[in-house]
Amino acid sequence: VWKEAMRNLDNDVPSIERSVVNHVQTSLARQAYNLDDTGAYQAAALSVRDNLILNWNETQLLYTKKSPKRAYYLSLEFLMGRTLDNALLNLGLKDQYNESVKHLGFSMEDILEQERDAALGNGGLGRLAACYLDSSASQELPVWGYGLRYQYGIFQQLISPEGQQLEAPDPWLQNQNPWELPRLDVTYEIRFYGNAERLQDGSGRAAWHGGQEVLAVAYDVMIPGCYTKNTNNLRLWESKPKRGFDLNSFNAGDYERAVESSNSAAAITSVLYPNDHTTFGKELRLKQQYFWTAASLQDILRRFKNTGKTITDFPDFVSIQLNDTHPTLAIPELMRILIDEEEVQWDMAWHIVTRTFFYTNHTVLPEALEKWPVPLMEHLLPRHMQIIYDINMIFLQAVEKKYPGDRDRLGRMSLIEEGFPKQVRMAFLACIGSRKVNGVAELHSELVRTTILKDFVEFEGISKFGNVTNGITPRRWLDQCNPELSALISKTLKLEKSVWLKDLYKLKDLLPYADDAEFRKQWVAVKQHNKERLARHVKTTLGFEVNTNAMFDVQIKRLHEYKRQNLNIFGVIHRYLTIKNMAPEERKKLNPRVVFFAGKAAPGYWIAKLTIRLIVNVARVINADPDTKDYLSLYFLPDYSVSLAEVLIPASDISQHISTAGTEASGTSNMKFCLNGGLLVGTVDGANIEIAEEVGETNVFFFGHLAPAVEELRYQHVYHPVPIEEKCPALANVLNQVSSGVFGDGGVYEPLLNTIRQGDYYLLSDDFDSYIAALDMVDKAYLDKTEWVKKSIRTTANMGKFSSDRAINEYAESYWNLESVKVPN
Ligand code: 26Q
Repeated sequence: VWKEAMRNLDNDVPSIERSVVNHVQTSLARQAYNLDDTGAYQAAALSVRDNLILNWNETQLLYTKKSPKRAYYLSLEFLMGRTLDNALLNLGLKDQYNESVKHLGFSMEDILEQERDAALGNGGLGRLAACYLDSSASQELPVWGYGLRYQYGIFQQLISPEGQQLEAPDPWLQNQNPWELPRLDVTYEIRFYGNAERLQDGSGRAAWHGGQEVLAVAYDVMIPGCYTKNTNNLRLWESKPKRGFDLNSFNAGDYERAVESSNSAAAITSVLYPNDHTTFGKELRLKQQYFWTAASLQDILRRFKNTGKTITDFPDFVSIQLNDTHPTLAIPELMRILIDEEEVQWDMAWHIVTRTFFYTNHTVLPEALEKWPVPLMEHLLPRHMQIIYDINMIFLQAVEKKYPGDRDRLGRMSLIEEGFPKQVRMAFLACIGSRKVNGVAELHSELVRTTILKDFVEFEGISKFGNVTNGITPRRWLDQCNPELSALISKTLKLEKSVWLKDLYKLKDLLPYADDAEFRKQWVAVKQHNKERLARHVKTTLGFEVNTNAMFDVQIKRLHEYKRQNLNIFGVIHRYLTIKNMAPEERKKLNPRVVFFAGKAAPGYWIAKLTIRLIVNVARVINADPDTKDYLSLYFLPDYSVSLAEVLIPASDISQHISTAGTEASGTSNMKFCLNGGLLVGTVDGANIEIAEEVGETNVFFFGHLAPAVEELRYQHVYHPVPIEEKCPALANVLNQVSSGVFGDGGVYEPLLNTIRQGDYYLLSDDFDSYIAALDMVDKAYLDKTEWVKKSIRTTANMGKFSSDRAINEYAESYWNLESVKVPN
């Protein structure tokens, strides 16, 4: 009876319609005749979810049965965006569902728009984690993600009329979330504070007791692979109080006290920290990190133990990838479990730990390296602080042995930074506790080896320090966001997308078509279509009429001085002033250009917010100037998100990736633009370099100083400063115009202008002239439309390397030693 009843769902159109209507009537308890788009979205999502659940079950059953080696991706951020369209693509059910909802009186496009983004991340690091999950499932690798189920994702960004960024909460769980399965029975206890006492029995063990105990509850998010039944898991933890509230206080009438501890437990997973590249040493952030690593490790260990294997085999069956230093506490936590609970000896425990973990570094900016005050750590995690001291002592003894008497070196390499207060250096702990350390692009990995971890390379040998260049999933970042281009590629290559989307090097076969005029015409038509789609979006959200005959020039990323949105906006002002000074006849020869910005600033990052304000006010002036508005316009699109990126990226002619050389670890949106046939304007930094290697330097617009020059330039700024008027008159002129109030109250911008006049740490004055020259090259190149389209086609054709499938396979093969486990169809 069971066997007969357990079958796959029927996915012909009539069955899908029945399933959707059934969900309307039962799961939603609504009437089919007055259903709105939101209801239709929910019912369609629930119907699709049924498929995911069956595949998920089958996959997990098979993994359990075969007990293969597994890998776990620990990330505090998963920037997933929307799910429905991706699930439909990966399940191969897009056409069937399109037809079904149409038949039921809805448009799929409208239904998809109803879904809120799952925005549990800040930017690149979180979106990378999401791409890697998609690729792991698509490559049929037994990989799970572990993260936190924040009640509130990244804040919603509003822009005031003055151009001020305002933040509003993102209550993404307000409507029920069809993509997660609450596992209220999967819970673990997590302790904070209390006391740790070393046992006096010579065992090296300690007892940790007292303090606060909270509960971690699992929520599972299904991650379907593309054109495979394999469906992996992303497990997100929610915190809740171990027992409801304190009945004694409650009965005594002290309601506040009664709910206090329960509130503080729930607070742990309430909100994503909206900072990237800065640590503030906030206790709640450290609590999040420990809560999440402790729950994940307990879960991983329980699963491992269920296989019946012995603990010394752990690293042969489990690899754990640390996404930056945020999960570094997993290292002392696994030590604690092994020593205090499993009664493993220190040396063996350390052997197990250092064969299990792998650490990915995402930044070399000194201010972005995570450090935690020792007093805070001692208070919150007393046993872990002991273990970190022990790790440090043993480590420094080994360093001392190799470099006798080199006290400087000991100070440099210590896990504990001297100072008031002392701080724990998380990157060093992650490094010595891991089997491999990698950066995220060739240049970045080299900088990791030669700057922040130089001493460790010398001490441990270079083979531990590698590179895995980032990648992006072509499912979301080509097929979903640019269906017309995807269709054109399939038609031209005479290949089903199921083939080339999983083997992106196949795009190479587009190269000959660059010389095919008919193909170029279609290529241009797709780009035009995408520009019009973006223009419609801007019209409905902002009310502006965008000129779709213009060149679209896009910079979208978190606001940060090192990413140099300032350089871009000063470039725009320079262009505006230049056009303003032209004779009307001259102007008519120009390519019209529309410049788009989008991105969020960390709420406490004052200078970044001022940059937004400047952009908004420059836009106000430029867009209203009758002399120039036909040739140059500027938009700051509020509330940048994954979904907005999906509209912007396919519409771009050029995009800007203009960080000071050596500061952007990789960048991943650069890959997304190029995959969609947009050309890149950028510095010789991060993955820009490898993109240029693949697509050819003639197809990118590089400018600016190179990474090795940066240190010397900064030294000059400090010790031999040259007034900006002398060094870069064009930039000086722009700064003066801003100062003088051409774009509203000039005084407001002084702090921003002063970052360039004084110190200019990110070298705008060194790169401005070559930046302007690069943009002039872009204009020249754009005049030859045929040549431009060829560049665009060749760019897409050469982007195969940047599939996250390639990246995840590198992790699986070179680091995790992981084999695929295919769920039979
Ligand atoms: C750390 C401690 C406390 C609070 C916040 C943080 C924190 C949070 C997020 C620190 C950093 C981040 C995010 C970093 C990030 O997104 N880095 C980007 O990672 C991408 C993927 O590798 C790269 O492409 C980008 O170059 C890199 O900037």
